Parts: sequence; C-alpha cells; structure tokens
Amino acid sequence: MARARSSAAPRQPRNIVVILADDIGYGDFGCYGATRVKTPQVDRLAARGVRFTDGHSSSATCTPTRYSLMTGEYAFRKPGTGILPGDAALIIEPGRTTLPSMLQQAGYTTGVVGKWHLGLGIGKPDWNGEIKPGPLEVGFDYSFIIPATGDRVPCVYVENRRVVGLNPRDPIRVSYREKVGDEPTGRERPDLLRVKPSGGHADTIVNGISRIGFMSGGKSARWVDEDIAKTITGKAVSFIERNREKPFFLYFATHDIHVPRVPHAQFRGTTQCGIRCDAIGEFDWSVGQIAGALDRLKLAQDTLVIVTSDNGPVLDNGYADGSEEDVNGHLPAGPWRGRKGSLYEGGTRVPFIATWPARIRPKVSDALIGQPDLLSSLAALTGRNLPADAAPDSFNLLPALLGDSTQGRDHLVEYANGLAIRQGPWKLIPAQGPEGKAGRKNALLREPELYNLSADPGETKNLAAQRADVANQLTTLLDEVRTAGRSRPKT
Ligand code: NG6
Ligand code: CA
Repeated sequence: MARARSSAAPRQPRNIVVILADDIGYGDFGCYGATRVKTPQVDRLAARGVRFTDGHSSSATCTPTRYSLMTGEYAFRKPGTGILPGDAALIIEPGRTTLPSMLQQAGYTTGVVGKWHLGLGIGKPDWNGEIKPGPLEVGFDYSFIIPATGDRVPCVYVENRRVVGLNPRDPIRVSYREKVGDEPTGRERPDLLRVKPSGGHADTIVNGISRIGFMSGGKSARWVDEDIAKTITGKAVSFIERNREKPFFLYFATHDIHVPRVPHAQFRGTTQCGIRCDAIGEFDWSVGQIAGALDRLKLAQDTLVIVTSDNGPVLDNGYADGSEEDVNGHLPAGPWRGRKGSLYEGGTRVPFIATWPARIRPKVSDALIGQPDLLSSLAALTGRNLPADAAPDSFNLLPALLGDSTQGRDHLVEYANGLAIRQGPWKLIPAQGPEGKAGRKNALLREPELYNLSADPGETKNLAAQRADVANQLTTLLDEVRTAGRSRPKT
C-alpha cells in the first residue's frame, strides 16, 4: 500500500469510506441549497472535496441502486433486482467481482454496516441459524446489517451470519404471504399504532409501527427504531477503530431517512421542515460521527470519503408522518423534476461528494457520474485490473472523481419503471406504452419525451417532435446499451 507522505501526494488512499444515505434528495443538504434543515457535517466534507452537481444513483429505488453499486452492472439487465421483500434470497452471485471483493484483493479490510436490501441466503434465509450467503460471501470481511428496510420485517440486526440478541427459545418466523404467530397487525389493531400508515404497511406491528410482512418471535432481538442511527453509527465507528492500524473499506449505508422516520428525541423538532428533515439532521450527525472518528484516529487526511444517496427524495412514503404537511417550502429534489421512483431527474440525481484531504482539492464539478462507476474508478485508484466481464456498466472516472478533470461519462442510463438515457445536455425518456410510468403515479408516458437539460433543467419543454434527430439518435444509443449487455469499454 502506498502511504501518505508529507512530500508527495499519496498514490492511493489509506482508507475508503462510502456513506450511502437512503431517500435523501438532491436538495436536502445545505451544500446543495437546503436552508430549512442544517447539515454542517456534510457541508464541511463538501467544502473540502469535489461536490458533483450531476451525480446519479443507478436507479430511482433502493435495491437496484445497491445492486449496481456493488456490481457495477445496471440493474435493469438483471431480472429480480427490484425492491426486495425482507425474506428474499441474495441477488449477487458469490464469486463475482464486487466493489468490496475488488478492494479486499487490493489489501483493504472490508465492512458493511447498515441497510443491505440485497437479499440473504438461498431460497429463504434461516433467521434462527446461519444466514448465508450474504455480505461475507460477496466480499465483506465484516457485516452488521438491517436485512432489508426499516419498514420490512424481520426488524432485527444481522451481524456477520447471525441475528443479534436472538433467544433460541423464541425463534423468528417471517412470511410475506400470510400472518404468522399471534401478534396483531396494523390492519387488525389500528388503535395500537403510534405512526399511521397512509398506504400499505398494515402487517405485523413492531414497536407500535406496522410493517410490510409478518413476523413472530425474536422479541429480544428486535431493534428500537429511535436507536437505529446510534446503533449502526456506533458499529461503523467501532469498525474504523478496530481497523485503525491497517487499510479499510467501510460501506456505511444509513437507514436515515427511509420510512418509518422515527429519529431519536435528540433530533426531533430541530429543523423547520418536519420529521423528514429531522431525520436528515440525524443523518448529518452520523456523518459527523464517522468524520470525527477519522479525525480522532488521525486517519482523516488520507481517507477517501464518498457521501451519496440511493435514490431521490420522497415525502409521504406510506406512513402519515406529516412530511407533506410540514415541508414548509423545502425543496427535497432541489431544482429537478420528479422524485423517488421517477424517471425525471429528481429520481436519480442525488448528492454526490468525494473528499480526500491529502489529494483532492475543493471543487464543484458538473461531470456526469454514476454510482456504478465507483467499482472501475476505485479499481484504477488501487491498481487493480478488472476482469473483462466484470462491472459491465462501470466507467473509470477516476480523474473526475478526484477533481482533476470535469470529463464525466459519455452517456448514462437512468432506471425507474422504465429507462431513460442522458447524453450531453440531452435526456430522452422513450414512450413506455400503457404499462409504463414516467414519474408521478399513474402518469403513463405514451409519447417520447426529450429535454435539453442545459436550457430546461426542470424538464418542462418536450422537444421530441422538434428534435426528432436527437430523439432517434438517443433511441438507437439506448437500444445498443441494452442489447450489448455492457456499456463499459472492453479495454
Ligand atoms: C414501497 C413502500 C415504501 C418503501 C419502498 C422501498 C408502500 C406503500 N411503499 O413499496 O414505503 O418501503 O417500497 O423503498 O408499502 S426503497 O428505498 O427501499 O426502495
Ligand atoms: Ca431508498
């Protein structure tokens, strides 16, 4: 490993930390324009690093984005990578090149802490026994995870291959088909709920919140929602402390600000845009804990820290938590149209910040970059050659990531309920037919839409008819990317 030297810029960072927020939008941080919620910790990283204005998650929802982050493959290529239930099987094939397996081979000790949502086990996971394959089989040396989401059962942590705090006399049962055990569901006992669902979320009640899916048992292992951020941030900090003497890669995937939004009392009411923004404050606190640990251990100078989010923002996402009512003029997607789940820019254009004080100089970059690019770019950074068939949609954008260049991707496929393609200032959302949905619920896109984002960032003027030449060219490009099975150049 190259180590930091005072005389020369280091060749590769001593450590790498990727912090992936959940459902935080482009406009949710101060450094991206938010004023009603303060995010001093994120802003401090941004002020020292490269802040991208055209950074993207691979998809407008969680599982496909996380799949692409790990594999460098567009999730649309692989059926079964949509939003997974909490008892889904692992969707990454053990043995394939992943971001953590590549970094493991480059000499980093690798850890994942936080939301996983990529499935566990083969068939159904054995919650009461050894849970594998999982993170440890796809490149992580350590894992402490929420199996799926906060709103999906089972509501327990899994550390390495075991449920944490499980009493074997109270085994866990999980079903996404039918009720198991005799605990009440939200459907049966709405009077027991402290957060009311606004859609779905009517199954087993855990901690006064009804979830998606049914569970019984595992009482001693259940998480306390208010403490999730503190628990996982503590585990992430412990991982850093344990590995202080050797290079490490930490993938810290927060639960904030996904629903149910139940931030700790310390953060409640601390912002001017309701509980969703209070959860952003909690996220910022988590970032500060990680940055603080790196500072304390004198690792901050030579650690590459990336902060980004898994998809665009959403206000009400199935619980009536006041997010819509309390928004108070806050613009969660910033200037972009659309939100989580949408093919408009707000679906995937997310905060994207890279800091490495020993190497990166502060900069705002408009390079087009996607999270799938981290695998190729970090392989280049750590001197690893990727096998030809690995990371098929991951571009090596290392010069852009380090702020040495503003040259980003040539093109990018955006993925929600359908595909869109970006190239230069242009964005094409092809006609989707009667089943497709471009953005808002039930808005079927029967005609293609073409936007010039330089002139019209809000995607308001459809130029598809006027610029049929561009629309045709982008249609051909999207078809090529789709049928070729890869978009990363072979060399
Ligand atoms: C939806 C859920 C939503 C959220 C989402 C996944 C309902 C009505 N909506 O099905 O609450 O869990 O799935 O979010 O149940 S994601 O960020 O993990 O993709
Ligand atoms: Ca998400």
